[in-house]
Amino acid sequence: MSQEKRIHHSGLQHKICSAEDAAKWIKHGDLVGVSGFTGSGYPKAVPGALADRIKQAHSEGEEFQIKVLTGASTGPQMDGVLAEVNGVSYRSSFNTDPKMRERINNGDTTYFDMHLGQVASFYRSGAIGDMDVAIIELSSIRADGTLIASSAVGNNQLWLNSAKKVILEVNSWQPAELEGMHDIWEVTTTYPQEIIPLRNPSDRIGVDYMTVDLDKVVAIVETNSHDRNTPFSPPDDNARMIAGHLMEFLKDEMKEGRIPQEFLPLQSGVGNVANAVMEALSKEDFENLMAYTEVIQDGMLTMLESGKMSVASATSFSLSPDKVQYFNNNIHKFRDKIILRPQEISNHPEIIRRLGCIAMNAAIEIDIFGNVNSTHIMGTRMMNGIGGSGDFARNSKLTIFMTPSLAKNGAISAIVPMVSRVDHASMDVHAVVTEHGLADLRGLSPKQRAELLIEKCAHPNFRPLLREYYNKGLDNGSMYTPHHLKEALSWHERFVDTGSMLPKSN
Ligand code: 0RQ
Repeated sequence: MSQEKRIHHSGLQHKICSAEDAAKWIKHGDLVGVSGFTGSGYPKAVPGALADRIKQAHSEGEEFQIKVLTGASTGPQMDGVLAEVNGVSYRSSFNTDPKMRERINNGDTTYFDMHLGQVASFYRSGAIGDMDVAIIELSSIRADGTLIASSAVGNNQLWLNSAKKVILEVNSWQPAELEGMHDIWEVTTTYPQEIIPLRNPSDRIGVDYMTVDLDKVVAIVETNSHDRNTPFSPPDDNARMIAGHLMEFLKDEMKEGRIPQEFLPLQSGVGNVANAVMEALSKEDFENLMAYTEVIQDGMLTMLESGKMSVASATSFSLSPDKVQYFNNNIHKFRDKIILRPQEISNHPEIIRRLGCIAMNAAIEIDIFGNVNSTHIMGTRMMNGIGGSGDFARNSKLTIFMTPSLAKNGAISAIVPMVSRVDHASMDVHAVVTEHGLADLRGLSPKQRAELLIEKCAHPNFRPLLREYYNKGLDNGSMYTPHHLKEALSWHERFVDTGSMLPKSN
């Protein structure tokens, strides 16, 4: 498809320019809102040109850094190139780019981690100041000047409303047929806010286009560049076993009438384990599944195609290279089954609670009392951020966290005496699953939770050590939550000192 066919508004043709010219609109200190969510729909040309300018400025001894607000993670052509030149002084939210992760951890970039469903309300609070520039990827511009988002909606409409200057990237790699899949609805900005009129994942409540004051558009850049699509490794034994325990649990819940026959909308995190769970679900007898989630991954697409899943509502895609190719070539099959919404709606507590979602997310570590760390390695190093896991964990009908019981070739236990960071407190954690089993923690006291988590979820190599720790807590006065504070984080310390959580004698 030729580029011309993507920009249908005749009055905007003169604003088409190179990425280099577009990047000139961005100045040191600017607050820049960019499109993009989980490696989809982020700008791919202007950030690179901006990085070149920043590099040049730094080589001449000039200060040049920007502040960045995104939807969620972007890709190497956005976070990667800007991190490379130390071009970002402040960034929020979710990031998975390794170079940006380094900047965040070494303090070059101030990182504000927050729930993805709250990024928009955070911006509107005024705490971060006014947005100078928005850089938004689109799949097309219609003749009337309305804008069609690409593979992610994120916070795009808010950035378009708020920025003083707008740069648009129109990416012809994105299928033009994405038009019609988006559903843009803006929350009211005065309180009490209007009730969001969404009662079913398949409901369309807004319009399929975004709007912008065309006078604010300073540059339009044409691109033809793919999203950051990461391949999934085929599910390993652990992922399959985790999925198996989860399937058994969901079937039991249904038998007991706690999940209705028509099932409940699913939210699923991204990654290999989450994908294995989707694959397992597709083989079960469940019918007419629905997703109310943030990201649509491979497994969901498979279920949508087979008819096992009737609808998936999200804010973006996170597909493997093969699957995105298939999707782009067969988009007609999915048109009526996928709805992409602003992340403020896809992750809104009001809707998640109303729909009774089943949330399934990965964890870094979980303590014997059921608190979950999703973000920090050894309590200090930021991994990616909380993403949407908190939006869903707190508000879903059923909240499940999954992790293999070991990390780093067995040197680390994912079940620990005390988490080195709490992202999800135990009251938001209904069940935990590892390859060894599933612990249903609902209604249990901390002592009951500890016994179940050690027996069902911990790796056998670490079970005796966890029991020893727990017993020390009991001997220690046996309070409501029997910790032995002197040793609570000693496993993490030991790993940092020796490279293993196991004591030398083991
Ligand atoms: O390290 O990359 O060096 O190999 O952490 O771990 O097992 O590959 O799992 O990719 O699913 O990520 C929680 C980080 C899990 C992710 C987290 C190391 C491990 C590996 C990755 P390497 P895996 P995953 C919807 C929901 C927060 C946001 C969220 C995440 C790396 O799922 O970011 O849930 N979640 N969003 O070796 C030290 C441990 C470890 C550990 C794993 N206990 N100690 N290292 N690792 N456990 C999506 C969005 O919100 C957008």
